[in-house]
Amino acid sequence: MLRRGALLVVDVQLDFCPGGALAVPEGDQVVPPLNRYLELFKQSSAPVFASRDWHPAQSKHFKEQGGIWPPHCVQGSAGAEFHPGLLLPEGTIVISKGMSSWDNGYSALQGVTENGTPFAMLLRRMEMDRLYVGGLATDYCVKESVLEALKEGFAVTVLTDAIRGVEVEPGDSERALQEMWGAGAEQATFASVRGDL
Ligand code: VGL
Repeated sequence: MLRRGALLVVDVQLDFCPGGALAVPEGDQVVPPLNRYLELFKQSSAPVFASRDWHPAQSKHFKEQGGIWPPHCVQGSAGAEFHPGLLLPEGTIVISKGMSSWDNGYSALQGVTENGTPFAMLLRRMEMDRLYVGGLATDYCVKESVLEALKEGFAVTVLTDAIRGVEVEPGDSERALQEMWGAGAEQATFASVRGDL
């Protein structure tokens, strides 16, 4: 099952962790479970993708320009770095998103590699048919990435032990999960994904 499956780690960046500009409650707690998945995928030679919010300093995504968020994950800033505890294996493909001044950049499927290749195109070229998704935040970038991947025809497994939500409104994460299940996403935790090998 993992043969054509890839791991997508969404936005585990310092600004989304406690102390960051747009801290997700317990955001850093996705790091230990994600490291277990990263090791598993590395051992099975399955591709690993890590998306990052990579905004320009001026963005309509930010409050100052009409958006709803404090500035965060500005290109090249310390807060845009991946959490240093995240053990991304050699060969991890970084997907940047939200790079234009008008783009919220919630979905990793709208992102591009460092060579500018659209992520969805790359997944097709690599003949991937399933994405295993964990990271931040359940109710924004994880949700939008999952929904768009499903729309693009990929199967999606949400790693429920490796996600956390922003929860602008209490219950947002739960509602996001229901939306993902309704759209056809599956859920798994570490034991069952390991069993897929
Ligand atoms: C995100 C809120 C604003 C996320 C990004 O990564 O889920 N959330 N920008």
